[in-house]
Amino acid sequence: MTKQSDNTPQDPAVFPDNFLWGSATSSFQIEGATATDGRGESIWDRFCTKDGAIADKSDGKIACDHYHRYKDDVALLSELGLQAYRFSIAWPRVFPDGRGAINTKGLDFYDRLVDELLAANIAPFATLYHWDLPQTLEDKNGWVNRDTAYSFVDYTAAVLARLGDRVTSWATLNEPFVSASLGYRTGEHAPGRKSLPDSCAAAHHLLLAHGMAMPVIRDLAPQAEAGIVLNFTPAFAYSDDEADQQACDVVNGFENRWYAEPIAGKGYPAETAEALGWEQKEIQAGDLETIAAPIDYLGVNYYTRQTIRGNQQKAPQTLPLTDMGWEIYPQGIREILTTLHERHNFKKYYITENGAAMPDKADEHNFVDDQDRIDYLHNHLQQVSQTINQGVPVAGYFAWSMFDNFEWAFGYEKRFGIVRVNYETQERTPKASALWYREVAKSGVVTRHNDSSA
Ligand code: IFM
Repeated sequence: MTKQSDNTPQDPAVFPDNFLWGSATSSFQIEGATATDGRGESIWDRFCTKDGAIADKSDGKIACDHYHRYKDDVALLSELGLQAYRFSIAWPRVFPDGRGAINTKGLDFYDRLVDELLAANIAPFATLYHWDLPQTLEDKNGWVNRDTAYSFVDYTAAVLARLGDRVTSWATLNEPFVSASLGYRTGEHAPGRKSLPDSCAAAHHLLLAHGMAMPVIRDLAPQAEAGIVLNFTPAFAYSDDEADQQACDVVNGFENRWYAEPIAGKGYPAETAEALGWEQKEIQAGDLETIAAPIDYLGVNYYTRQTIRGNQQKAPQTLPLTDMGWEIYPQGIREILTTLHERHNFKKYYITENGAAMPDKADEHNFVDDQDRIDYLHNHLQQVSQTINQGVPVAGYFAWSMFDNFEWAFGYEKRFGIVRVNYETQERTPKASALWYREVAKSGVVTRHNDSSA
């Protein structure tokens, strides 16, 4: 999908005045309170009870207890000078059974959160679906069932009717590739199913849900922006051998083009669909037009690259790794943005997630001097700056994540936060990276040489 390019860093990198600096989280990863105020069960509550599903055998019952601590958390966002906050709404709080009767108390929580953000002058960026599907819908075949897309539209309408007047920016879905592929093909994520055809069906119904929800958002929040958040992990072939090249094309097709191309109105990558043997039975007349509803922005989540070999062999990793074992490849963020823009010319982009789990060591004051994470953020932001200079309209950046949190199948073992969370006391302590990022947000200048201790 992408051509490897030279990394020519610029320090300092100066961002446009109106560039938005934010940070991101998601509902299941931070809220806790999974049985409070009428919330229904989600597929992640259920998945956490499965033997071996979560590395540290943990769950989301308490997480960062954000449901009860949201006021302090918003105060912290404000202390860090962040201008935007990306969070997600838990569908099972709004519809405990996935559809049917609205649970008003669930919506009340997001109402309070949005008002708190606005009072602190922080723009709310809300994502409607970040993987916590109501379990009752999974019991009816989850995203493999087309009806789930219709339920998503009802859920969207209910949320928009309540919050549509105040949220700045809406995203329908977060990383549908991960929902479909890790949830229904590899089984590493909830609901833990393992079928390639089901995963293709799930991907189509997720995209359909997105496309059908877009006009509902436009209708109920005409002043807001609306888009979708996709993840990209550029794949490079290990060698010029045909087997490596072909395998790499399939990975790029399945991971990096499968969602962006239908949204851009180009349909699914035909050669990848063929290579996967997807029969496309799920596509009904008009679906591709629905999916191609114009978006105001594309949200781009970027963390790492991958090297692909044919014949199921694993390619060696050659770059420094994060604590997730992911290679650190900063120029990838520029390569995917420039490639996307060249191919599809989306109106605008946000980096809706970028960040790193690092092997943090907290001192006796719960402080983490995470110079490695600062390097990661700094080096990626330099590349974002170059991307903007190359003419790609990137309008904002959200560090993943505001807080250490529940990292899905890894539980609480991996820490992505710029703010340390002590899970025993729930104490929050900004790491060195948060103090560094505060300076960036204040000045719009990215440099490794600012005084982040101020
Ligand atoms: O924590 C996740 C997030 O929920 C979605 N994008 C990737 C992050 C790191 O794995």
